[in-house]
Amino acid sequence: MRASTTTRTTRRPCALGAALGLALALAARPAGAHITLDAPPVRDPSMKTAPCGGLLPFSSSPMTFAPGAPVMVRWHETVPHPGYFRVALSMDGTTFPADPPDPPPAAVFPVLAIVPKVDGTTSYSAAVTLPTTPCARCTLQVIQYMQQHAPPPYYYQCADITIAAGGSDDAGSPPATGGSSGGCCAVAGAGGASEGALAAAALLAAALVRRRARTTLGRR
Ligand SMILES: [Cu+2]
Repeated sequence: MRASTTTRTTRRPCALGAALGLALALAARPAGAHITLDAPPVRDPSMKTAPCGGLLPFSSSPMTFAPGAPVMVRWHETVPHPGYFRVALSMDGTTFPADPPDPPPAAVFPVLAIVPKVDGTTSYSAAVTLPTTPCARCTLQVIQYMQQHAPPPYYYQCADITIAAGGSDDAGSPPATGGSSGGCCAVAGAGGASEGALAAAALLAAALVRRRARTTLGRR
């Protein structure tokens, strides 16, 4: 009796730790990553909250571009969706054009580009021309619009910039793109597996915690 209790107490925390580790690893993974703005540098890697994906404030170190500069905006898609991308510029860093319908209207300032999704392509860019009007707090916004997607069908990424004389016209090289992170949201027939795995791991961890608590109580 005593021997089996000892065996259990050494095995249970191990299984519990493994389940918790799996749940934490899945949770820490960028499961929601669908689009990543590579250049200019993204303000906030989060992407679900309009208009810039997350809740971080305007960057403390925005890139400075020359008035009228041609800028190559680059991003990559980590979870493929049919749809399109829209690049827009907010001249005050807070006012953005409304989220676009499907199909989107032609690009008219402050919308700088509409880029269609291409099957099998994950790296995208748009050659845009900045206005000649200087600004201290401008924000480039890239929206991923996803067709056949549970609402809201948008993900957002932003890059804060300054337009001033003497600025650059090079947004820099994009970092090497990683593989797909998987982990889609509610799309018919696609993804869902990782959320399921996460939920299963969480349930398993919770069950082990309960069993462990019961065992501890029973032993007293
Ligand atoms: Cu998705």
